[in-house]
Parts: sequence; C-alpha cells; structure tokens
Amino acid sequence: MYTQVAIVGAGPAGLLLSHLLHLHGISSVVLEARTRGYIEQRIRAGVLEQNTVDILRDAGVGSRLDAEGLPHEGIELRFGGEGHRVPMTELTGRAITVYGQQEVVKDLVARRLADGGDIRFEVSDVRLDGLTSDRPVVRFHHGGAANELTCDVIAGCDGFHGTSRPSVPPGQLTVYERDYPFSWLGILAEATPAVHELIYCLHENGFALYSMRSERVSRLYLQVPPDTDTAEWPDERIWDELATRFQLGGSPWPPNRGPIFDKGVTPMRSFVTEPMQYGRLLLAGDAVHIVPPTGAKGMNLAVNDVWLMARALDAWYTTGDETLLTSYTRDALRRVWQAQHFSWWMTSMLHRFPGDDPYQYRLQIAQLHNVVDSPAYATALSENYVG
Ligand code: RFL
Ligand code: PHB
Repeated sequence: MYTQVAIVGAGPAGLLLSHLLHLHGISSVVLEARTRGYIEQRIRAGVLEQNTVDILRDAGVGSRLDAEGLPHEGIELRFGGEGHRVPMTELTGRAITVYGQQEVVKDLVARRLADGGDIRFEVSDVRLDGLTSDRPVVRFHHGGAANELTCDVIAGCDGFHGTSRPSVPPGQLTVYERDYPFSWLGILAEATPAVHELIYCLHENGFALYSMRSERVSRLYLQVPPDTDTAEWPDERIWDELATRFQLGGSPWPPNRGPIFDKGVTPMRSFVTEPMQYGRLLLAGDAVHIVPPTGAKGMNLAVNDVWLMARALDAWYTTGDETLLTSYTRDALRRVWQAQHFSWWMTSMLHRFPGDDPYQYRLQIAQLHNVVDSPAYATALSENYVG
C-alpha cells in the first residue's frame, strides 16, 4: 500500500489533518488503535477557542458546531467567596464555543467517510521505519493480517501514550516537563447548568470548575490529590464539596444536581518535546506536547499544529518548496510555548499546592484581584483564553 501521508491516530489532530489534506488534494490513511465507537464516546475537552472554530468552519465541518455549540462571551473567576466576570468578548472582540471534543471527532469521522477517506480502526503493533529516508514505512496489524504502508511523510498524531514519539532514536528529542501535585476529578451529570458561563474557582480546599456540554448536561471538576480513586468520591460527597468550593458570600452555593453518568480522574502535566519533527516524521497534538487542562488549550493546540502541517505539506507538494516543512517546529512551538505559559499560569493561580502556607494563598488572591480589577490583566487573560 502507498499513500502520500500516513497518519497515526484518529483524535482531533489526525482526523482534522486527514480532512485538510483531502481539501488540498493530498491522500492519507489514518491508523487508529481503538474502535470508532470508542473514539466517538471518549469524554475530554469542551472549549474551542475562536481560532479553532474558524478553522473547522473554513474546512466545511462547522455546521453542527454552529447549530449545537454554545458560544460564550465571558468566564467567571470566583475566589474569596465572590464572583467576578471577565468579559472576554468585550475585551477582545472574540469568543469561545463550548462543544464536546467527541462531537468534533464524530463530525470529522463522518466527513472523512463521506468523502471516501481511509480510516483503519482497531489496528495494532504500529511500527514506524525509514524515518530518515524519502519513503518511510508504517507496519501494522489489521483484521489479523500484517500490513505495510509506504508513504512520503508520517504524521504522528497518536497522543501522549502513542508510538510515534518513542520511534525517534534516543538523543534526538529534548523533553521539557513538569508534573503537578494534584489531579482533577471530573463528572458529567444530567443536570441543567445553573450558570451560562464557566466558573473557575479558587477555594481554600482547592480548585473547582463549573462547565457544561448542553442545556441539560453539566460538566464539573474538583482538584483532588494525585492517584485519587473515584471510589473515594461517592456522588453525595462530590456535590457537597462542589457546593463548599463554589461558596458565595459565606454560604454554600450548590450546583444543580442530577444523575452522574461519567466520573474520571485526570493527572495534571506540562510536557513539550523539541523538535516536533525528525526526518519524515512530523508530530502534532498531545503526541508532542501536553498542558494541564486549566487553560483549555490541549485540543486547540492540536488543531493549530495540523493546520500548520497541512499548509506546509500543501506548499511542498504543490511547488516542491520545503521552507514551511522545515520551519514547522519553529512555527508551531511559538504557539505551543505561549499556551504552556498560559496553562501553567492559570494552574498556579487557581490551585492549592500541598505545603503552601497561608501567605501563598493570599498572594494567589491578590493575583486574582489584579486580573479582575485591571483591564490590562483581564485583557491579557482573555486574549490567551479565546486564542
Ligand atoms: P488524542 O485525542 O489523544 O488522539 C490520539 C489518538 O491516537 C490513538 N492512538 C493510536 N493509534 C494507533 N496506534 C497507536 N500506537 C496509538 N496510540 C494512540 C488514540 O487511541 C487516539 O484516538 O490526541 P490529539 O488528537 O493530539 O488531541 C489532543 C486532545 O485530545 C487533548 O489535548 C485535549 O483533550 C485536552 N483537553 C482539553 N483541550 C482543550 O482544548 N480544551 C479543553 O477544554 C480541554 N479539556 C482536556 C480537557 C483533556 C482532559 N483529559 C481527560 C486529559 C479536559 C480533560 C479532563
Ligand atoms: C470542559 O468543559 O471539559 C473544560 C472546560 C474548561 C477547561 C477544561 C475543561 O479549562
């Protein structure tokens, strides 16, 4: 088998790349370890920044997003028992859209299949070879048979635990990383959100986030110790702790309750690998960088990476000019490091770190007051948040 671009991973990065390449007349095959049902149900991100929405719309995959996504023009920062609205659209002219990552994945899979795209689900033993040759090969098993896919370029879009990044020989990549001493416990509940905008909240017990997926589904998060077992958090305990952390004016402020149908714990990590390419392997999305979710940047970065990659591949195939391919790492990293900084900053400002003293907590409150009281600070936060 031959294709121009072999794409490993059918997350937002791999699927969007395959679609953008198709629009440029470039062929690709997407190899995905999981089933279609699994990737279309996997609960993850929910906030699309304006750039991402624009890219999806321009690529002709924004119609359900436009119909069902929830446009938001601000967020609330809640701390010291008070809520403060950051009017992002007023400050920047741009907005975010709340739309589940799995909905983006569904839209992209449907569109690729409608366009005759080649996505192989449930592949295993993916191995990359010949990365420094001009005919790299991807070997994999599919339906019990061994397969070989020859290509011009491999796009490693297989997430943090994928096989692409580890295929680069030792010593070629530099890793920059930071682990945070806490996790997020996230729930989805059949409950009408009590608010119209997201609330990022700092309480003495830790961080809490009020988000949503629709008019009937709430998405809520609590900072918890690392390695927390969800069994330690029966539903009642979660609702009570949310009411405590979201307190207003000294009284508990309970979110609307409803049956919880998903509960999970997410570790918090910052991670970047440089460069984002090696020979004919180009890496994108979580395969090459991770941010803690406090800045809502992960999926947006994945989209930005593959937009740059598709543009570079189009220029190369059309004119033979390698300039954009060569500068892919530099072009992508600029945005990646801005998002690293923003995500680290939001995380540091809004979480309690084990061992922090009351002085540190007061510094955090002072920082948050700066953000909501100073239009300059609020604008800087908003520009980063909306992208
Ligand atoms: P993905 O989505 O992980 O997709 C990688 C795909 O590769 C497959 N795969 C393989 N396939 C073949 N062979 C192998 N050896 C393979 N190994 C893996 C996997 O099955 C998978 O289908 O990476 P991608 O495309 O780079 O997308 C990145 C995003 O998924 C991620 O950054 C976001 O979910 C992060 N994130 C958020 N991002 C946002 O932009 N806004 C948010 O509001 C936001 N909230 C979040 C988040 C992530 C969270 N969790 C659970 C980590 C909230 C949470 C709780
Ligand atoms: C979500 O809705 O899942 C979500 C929203 C904002 C974040 C992270 C996750 O910062």
